[in-house]
Amino acid sequence: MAFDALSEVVKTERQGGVLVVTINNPPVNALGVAVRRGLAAAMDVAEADSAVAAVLIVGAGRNFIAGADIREFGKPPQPPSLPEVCSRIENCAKPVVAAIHGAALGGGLEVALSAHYRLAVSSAKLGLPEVLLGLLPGSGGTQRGPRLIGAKAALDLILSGRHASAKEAFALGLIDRLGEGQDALAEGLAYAQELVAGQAPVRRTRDAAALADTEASRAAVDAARADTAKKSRGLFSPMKIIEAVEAALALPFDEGMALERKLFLQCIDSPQRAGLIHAFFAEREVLKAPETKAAKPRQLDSAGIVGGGTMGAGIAVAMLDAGMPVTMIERDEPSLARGRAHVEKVYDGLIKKGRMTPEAKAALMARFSGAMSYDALAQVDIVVEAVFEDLAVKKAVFAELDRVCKPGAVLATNTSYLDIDEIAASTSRPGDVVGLHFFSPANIMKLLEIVVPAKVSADVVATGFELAKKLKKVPVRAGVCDGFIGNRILAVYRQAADHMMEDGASPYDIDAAVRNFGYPMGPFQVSDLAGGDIGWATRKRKATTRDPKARYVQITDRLCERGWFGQKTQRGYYLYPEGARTGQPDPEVLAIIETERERAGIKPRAFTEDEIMRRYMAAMVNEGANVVHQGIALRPLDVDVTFLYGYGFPRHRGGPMKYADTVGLPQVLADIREFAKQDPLFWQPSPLLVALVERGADFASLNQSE
Ligand code: 3H9
Repeated sequence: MAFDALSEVVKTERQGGVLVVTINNPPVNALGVAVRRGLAAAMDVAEADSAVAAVLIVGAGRNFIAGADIREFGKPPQPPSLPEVCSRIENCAKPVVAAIHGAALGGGLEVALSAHYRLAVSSAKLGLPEVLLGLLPGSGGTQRGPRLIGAKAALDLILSGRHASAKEAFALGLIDRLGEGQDALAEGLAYAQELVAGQAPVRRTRDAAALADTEASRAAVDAARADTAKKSRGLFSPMKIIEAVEAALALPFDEGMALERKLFLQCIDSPQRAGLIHAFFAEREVLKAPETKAAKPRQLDSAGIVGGGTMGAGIAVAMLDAGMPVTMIERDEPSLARGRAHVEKVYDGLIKKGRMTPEAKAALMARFSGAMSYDALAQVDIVVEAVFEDLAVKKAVFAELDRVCKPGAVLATNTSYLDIDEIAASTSRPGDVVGLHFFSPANIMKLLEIVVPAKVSADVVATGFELAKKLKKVPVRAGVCDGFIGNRILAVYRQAADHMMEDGASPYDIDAAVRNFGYPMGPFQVSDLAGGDIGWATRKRKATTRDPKARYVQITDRLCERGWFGQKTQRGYYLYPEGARTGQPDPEVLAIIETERERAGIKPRAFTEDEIMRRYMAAMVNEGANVVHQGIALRPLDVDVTFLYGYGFPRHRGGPMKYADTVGLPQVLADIREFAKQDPLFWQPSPLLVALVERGADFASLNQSE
């Protein structure tokens, strides 16, 4: 038995006539330069050693290979390139087998496609998710893939970026064999030995014939192009993917590979790639809060919810879906019945759409119970309070929780803006009190702001992060302030939008500009969806503390005074005849705006889409900088993730702070100073933004952890 250490990350070991090549590059065996070199060298070893009859490629740890090393993108390339390595594998004179467990994604699957035979065990997930990073498979995925499984199936995998199970991959012809056990090495070795015994030939995917039916292949490409034109909302890489797959139909393999490379490099150079990869790392970085490093989460097996309104019910559903038993508290029988009905409505909706069976609903509801006495919460591990946004009401709830809950129970409030320090101080156990700010609908929206009051224990915060994981949500750590990260910033850019509305842009112009930027909806559509009454109540409450010198646009109040609260009243900024979900512009709203402009003595002027977005984004970025400066958000990337997951910010732009880096901070600051000429009180440059520009730095420089 021969043993070779080609490099730290790729090892070869001969087992009988099979050269086992093991990639061991934790955490996910990404194809960094050392792995690429190691793989190429392993092929040399295989060919040079006459005792080797076949090669087996496997991954150590939990995965085969997760793909190219994403951290290398944007840096100077180091040889050998992955396409070269894949071609080296495919051209190996001896049969090469890939045995897959865990992730075989992107370049990982492309390595497997370059092997001559493929086996996968049931833990395998195979896919070409490059599109999610603004890329296309750049190492033969668009050329070998369609040749192996046909254009339709390949386009589906590549354009969706989804993961296929081993079983599906087998049905598609992506792999040749399903392993029976879980041990990819043992299964792969047996397969390789069997191939050697049967004198199986080298079989190159580049020669596979799944594109032989040219008519069907062409139809698949045409259908994908039409569909993508409709759905891809300004994304760059999907059309490039189709172009590359089309080349697999029309061009010889090597020419197709050259085109794939060219298109891949165009994607690499696109700002969308930078934005999407920023999002990929940022959503993993947010998990690394100081408290998650310092402390272990508390037990989290059962939950209580106080309040059965929309929010409380949504949180209950999220918890039930995660397998937790939930006890809901309401003040009386009818309220409790309503709370339960809210929960059931979600599941009934799923049943109606055929996405849930009545039996599954019954199983979930069996874990749900309701009570009017807080005593029912005596044994739960965590309670989330979701009652009316009123400090006195919340304090009363926490007094009850303090009385009944077992020691060590986590007491969470879902307040959107109230002072959690004050709520915590009203209990005898402020160390157990934390903010868990869910977004509506709470069972669907991914964002969970974990709001950290001054006295909370680290393990309670860590429990918040653990809950997010259980509920499959994206947690962002936030400090206590009015609105935390998201709603605080929203309040500011929404004001910028209101200013523009009064100065001459219609809400429809503003919404259209924001949608064209990549948001699913504009701010006025959002407020029609959320309901104008909540914001109106907040504005009335804050009226006495508002700076009298600050500009205050009254247009929205005029709509609210008429009872136009948005979709639920069939009109707001838009008209929603007969409960329509998409609104129509309303001439009466435009007339009200006109009257308000006159009252305020404003002569309306025209706004280009570009100016609308400059002002909108400058307001967002500036307040984002303040939020980082004051430690409300740990880093700019926490602001980015908040907006990606809670506010519909277009992912391909990476988040507002990443977007600001892309535009350039000097430009953003210059815009703010320009706007400040008209309204210096509103447009005060954030000290952090000024400091970064002065030292020639960007927000990314503040994202490095530790
Ligand atoms: C590509 O392949 C291009 C080619 O077509 C052409 C090239 C020429 N690189 O997600 P996790 C890190 S594009 C570098 O928490 P899980 C991740 O940041 C690539 N690092 O684990 C994290 O680091 P940290 C196509 C990577 O078990 C750690 O690994 N492939 C990469 O929940 C653990 O990750 C993809 O898009 C990478 N490729 O999920 C697959 N992947 O601990 C992307 C992960 O410092 N990856 N890291 O925070 C995934 O989907 C998931 O990571 C995976 C594991 C499912 C594999």
